Amino acid sequence: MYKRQFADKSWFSDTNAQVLADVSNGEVQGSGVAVSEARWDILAASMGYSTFTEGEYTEDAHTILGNMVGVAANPPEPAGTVEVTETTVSPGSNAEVTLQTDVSNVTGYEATIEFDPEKLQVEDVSGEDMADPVVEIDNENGVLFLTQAQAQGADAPEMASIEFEVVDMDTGEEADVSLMGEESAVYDPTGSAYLTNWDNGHVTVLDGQLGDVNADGEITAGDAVIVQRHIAGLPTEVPDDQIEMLGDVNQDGQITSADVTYILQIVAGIEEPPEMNAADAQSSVTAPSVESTATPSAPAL
Ligand SMILES: [Ca+2]
Ligand SMILES: [Ca+2]
Repeated sequence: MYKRQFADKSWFSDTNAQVLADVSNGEVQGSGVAVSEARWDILAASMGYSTFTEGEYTEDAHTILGNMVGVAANPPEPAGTVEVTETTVSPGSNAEVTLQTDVSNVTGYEATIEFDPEKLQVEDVSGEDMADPVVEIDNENGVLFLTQAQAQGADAPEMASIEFEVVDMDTGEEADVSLMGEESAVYDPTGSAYLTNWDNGHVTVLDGQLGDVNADGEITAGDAVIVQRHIAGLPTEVPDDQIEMLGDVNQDGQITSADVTYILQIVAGIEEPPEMNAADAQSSVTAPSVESTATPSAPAL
């Protein structure tokens, strides 16, 4: 329930919430009770007892308050979850973060994403299963707003891909990429927002040494086995993205038998363990764009 201070007289007629009742003491004071279906918030202005009758609550007031508690306590099932992905990057690489949902029949969205501008800077935003969004990038304050709409619904779309430059992060360090649910929404074909859950993501800089594919602190023939199995499409206990980062010892962007050979040569003492290449191609692109490409409408309340 909305609660700021006693008798603050907050009205809801200019919000996205559906107004259910006005506050009155003989004449209408303002829209005092509302429900936001997208967030399943019940909004109630401070309704001091004199609002209802001299000195006491009326039966109607009890009923209204009881109904509000009942509604707030029984939200409908969410249509799904909207999230930004967990992303692990090798040192010096940019992070590709995806905004996606498992909600079916999505026609549009608004998303406000907050990040630490000292660690991450938005370099590029592009559409995936939906068209390129209209974006407003504020790299100074660490806020990204993106929105898009289309006529036909998309099922469980990856809405957009966000490329972050990793500015100043040590290996093993994590940076939050927070999806602000109160300022975000996904829409159905009628133009109404779905009730959804919201999940934040992180960008993590991989802590590891090239060649030590299982990250146990040493480079052994066991690491070469993991890479061999990965090439052969056999299961391993090491996540694929970790194999692809730590197993690419010759840094050519692919996992091949040449990497296996290289690891074995390190084990044999013929080759030195390579350093991760911090100056790879992705970080040499031009300075991040800070101007907005369009002025979006205000995000949903
Ligand atoms: Ca190892
Ligand atoms: Ca390679």
